Amino acid sequence: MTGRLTGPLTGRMSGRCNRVASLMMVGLLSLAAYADAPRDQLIQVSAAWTRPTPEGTSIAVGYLTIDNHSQHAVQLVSASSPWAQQVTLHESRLDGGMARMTAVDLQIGAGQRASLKPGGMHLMLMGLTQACRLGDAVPLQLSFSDGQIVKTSLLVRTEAKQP
Ligand SMILES: [Cu+2]
Repeated sequence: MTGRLTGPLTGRMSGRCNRVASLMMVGLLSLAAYADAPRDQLIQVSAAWTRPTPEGTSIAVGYLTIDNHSQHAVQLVSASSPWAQQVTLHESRLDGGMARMTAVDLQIGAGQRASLKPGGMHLMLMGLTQACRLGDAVPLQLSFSDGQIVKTSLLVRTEAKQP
C-alpha cells in the first residue's frame, strides 16, 4: 500500500507545463536564490509535534509537514530518533468501522507538500526510551531517497499549533 501524493498540478499536465508549475510553487521569493540553494535545503520539515506520553505507554505519534522544493519526487526511506527504538510511517484508516493503522510508503512529488496529521498519516515512535513531556523537543531524523537527510524535532504539545 502506498501513500503516494500527487497534487492537483501533476497528472494531467504535460512535462513542460509541470516543470513550470513546479517552479511557480517554489514561490516568488527568488528564483536565483532557489537555483543557488544547496541540495540539503530543498526538503523542508515544519510544524513537527507530538503529544505527551500517556502513563504506561512507550509509544508516541508524530505529526509534521514536509515540503519538497526540489524538481524531483522524493520518497521518505527511513526515520529515526534517539528517543525511540523504531520509527515507522503509518496511515490511519477506517476499515469496516474499525480504526486501523497500516505501514505506508510516502512519495512527495516535485513542489508538493505532505501533511502528517491526526486521522491520517503519522510517524509511529515505538519503544520510547523516555517519556515525552510538555515542552520537550524529541529529536527526529528523516532520510529521503535522493540522499537528503533532514534533522528536526517533534515539539511536545497537546494540540497542533494553529496556522
Ligand atoms: Cu500508527
